[in-house]
Amino acid sequence: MATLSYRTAGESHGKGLIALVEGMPAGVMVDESFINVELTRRQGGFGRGGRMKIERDTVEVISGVLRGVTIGSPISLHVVNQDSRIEKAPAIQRPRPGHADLAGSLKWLTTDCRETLERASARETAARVAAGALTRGLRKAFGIEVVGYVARIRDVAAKVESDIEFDELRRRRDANEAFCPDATAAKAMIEAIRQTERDRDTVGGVVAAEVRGHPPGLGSCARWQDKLDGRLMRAVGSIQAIKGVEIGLGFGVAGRPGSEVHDEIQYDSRLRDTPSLGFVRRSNNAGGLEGGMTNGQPIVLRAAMKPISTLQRGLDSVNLLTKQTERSDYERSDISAVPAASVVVENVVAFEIARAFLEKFAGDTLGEVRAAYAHYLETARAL
Ligand code: EPS
Repeated sequence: MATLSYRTAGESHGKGLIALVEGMPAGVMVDESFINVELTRRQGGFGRGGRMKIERDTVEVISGVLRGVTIGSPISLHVVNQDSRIEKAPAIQRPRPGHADLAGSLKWLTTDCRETLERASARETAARVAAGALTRGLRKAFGIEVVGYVARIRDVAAKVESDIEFDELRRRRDANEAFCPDATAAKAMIEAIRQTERDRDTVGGVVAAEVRGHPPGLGSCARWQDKLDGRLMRAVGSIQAIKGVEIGLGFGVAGRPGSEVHDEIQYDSRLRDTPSLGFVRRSNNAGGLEGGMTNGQPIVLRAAMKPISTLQRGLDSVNLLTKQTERSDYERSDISAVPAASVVVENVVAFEIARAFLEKFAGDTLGEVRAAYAHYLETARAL
């Protein structure tokens, strides 16, 4: 039986995007309206440009689902591109610094960056969000929740209590166009994006994702390939424009002594029935992962997004045909896609958690997964 995985296909201005999800057990609810909520959220956020006024992302489930429930076969998801004009789109000869343009042209031996940018485009993240949102039925069945939000834009950082309830976190996040749960910071973030637009520039930031309700023991220290921290970093680090991923304290561990980094362990039998199985910590600097495995604490991950590489004011580049110095190409662009990236990171993390969960509690049907999970919890509590 296949482990849970997905692949995507589609060009930015082609006919559309596809996500092919394999390894989902039979019997899992598929909520198309939730996938569409996530697709719409990804299109939004303050700082988006003209393209998002054209697109109306909604999912079409082409296979693998019958009467709203998975049947164990590969699930294909389709999102249509409204701005479908790839054959008529102009050639791009002045690569944008920061975009895949130059590296791709040198790789595929072409002077037309169009061939690269069509696949490199962050449009592809719509397919990743669809795949991640599809796993909600599975996560819901086991009480696993993932939330993503904007933690920083340029120099404006959000303050968020680490023990805030997820419902409240989502409510605060969804109350503004920065997708930031700190209302004061959100206002300043929106102003920072406005100022960036006046400067004809672009701006990046930091997005955060947290996971709660999952059991310990997801991932494995036995093989490097199975370490969940490494897998999350790869999955999030492969999202367009992400240049850094940290878990828990992340780079902050480097400047502190061990006594201020490691999360001391206590046991509280009253919490035996929670995902921690009773093993609680005074802090969560490890971000819920030790030895590449979940340790029963929430997973806390942050990712840094660079500013969009298509600048209205352009940047110095070289015309690939003449080799003369010219400004990089500009058609239109977002000023900031950090809020959108928070939706992408949330769903990419969600998929990786679902994958790790199904590796440990594998089964052809949701019922078998449930039984494996119940057996694990029972054994772990009896330790
Ligand atoms: C992108 C360039 C822009 C963005 C696009 C990512 O598209 P266009 O070139 O058509 O204006 O809008 O993002 C999306 C289309 C999307 O759905 O997020 C790029 O070059 O990466």
